[in-house]
Amino acid sequence: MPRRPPIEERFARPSVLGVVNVTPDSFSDGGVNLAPDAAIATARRLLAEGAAIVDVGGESTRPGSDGVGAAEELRRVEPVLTGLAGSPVSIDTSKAAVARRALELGAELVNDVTALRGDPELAGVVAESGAYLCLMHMLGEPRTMQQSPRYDDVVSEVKAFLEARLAFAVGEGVPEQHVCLDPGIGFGKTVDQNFELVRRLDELVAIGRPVLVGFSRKSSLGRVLGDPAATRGSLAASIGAAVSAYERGAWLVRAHDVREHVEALAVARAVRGG
Ligand code: HH2
Repeated sequence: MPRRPPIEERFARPSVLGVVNVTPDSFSDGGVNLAPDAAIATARRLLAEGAAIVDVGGESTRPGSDGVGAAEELRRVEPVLTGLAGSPVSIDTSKAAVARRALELGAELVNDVTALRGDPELAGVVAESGAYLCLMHMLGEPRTMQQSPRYDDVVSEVKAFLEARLAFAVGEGVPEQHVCLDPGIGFGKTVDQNFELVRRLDELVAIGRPVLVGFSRKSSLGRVLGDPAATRGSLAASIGAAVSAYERGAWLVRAHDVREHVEALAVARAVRGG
């Protein structure tokens, strides 16, 4: 098992995780990267544009989606991971079988939107491999998560959830220093709740692990601009959200438009100094 440094040493703050969805139905880039060659080319471009790592996913988690089986997910991502051998890759999956194969093919981070609740074997796979792990908050499941999500206090509930899932991961043998945490923008949250999570991001940062934020292209960005039926947000709105999140303590940003995010965050970092 490779001995890995803490995730905050491996990735400087801020780092951009570039999104490569190898799916027909992702909400903003569905179908674009379904052919392996297209996905590999996109991933290489995102890395050349300054992504610290590319997040390869074979299952859409957009609101209302049903999910796919492990065999289909593997069929989509395996050739892409093979083609990216030697490049920094994260696997966006909740399935142990997919993660296991991706780690064999060189992935170094498992990005699990279920925070180890989806597949009882995933924690063991991550622990054994020594990989990095992203634990994300989601209320409900993608099929139903946007049907009137309710919280007494969204930030304290997301914080308590992430603390509990971090403790679970550590109990299963994943080193705490390998874990980053994510509030799960758009996963069972209203527009206001998504913005409140960024406004009060310092409360999640206080857990003591690097925080990843994925606001890129999400529908709340279109809705806050006045389109109540928006299904995606613009590039400019995505960058506004990413810079706001960075200023409130985000360590990693998950984004589709890497060059623009890298440039905006470099400016925000220069303003912050140090
Ligand atoms: N968002 C999406 C998927 N995976 N992982 C983390 N850690 N954080 C996120 O915010 C996040 C995520 C959804 O976005 P996208 O991949 O563009 O769409 P889809 O799920 O439809 O493939």
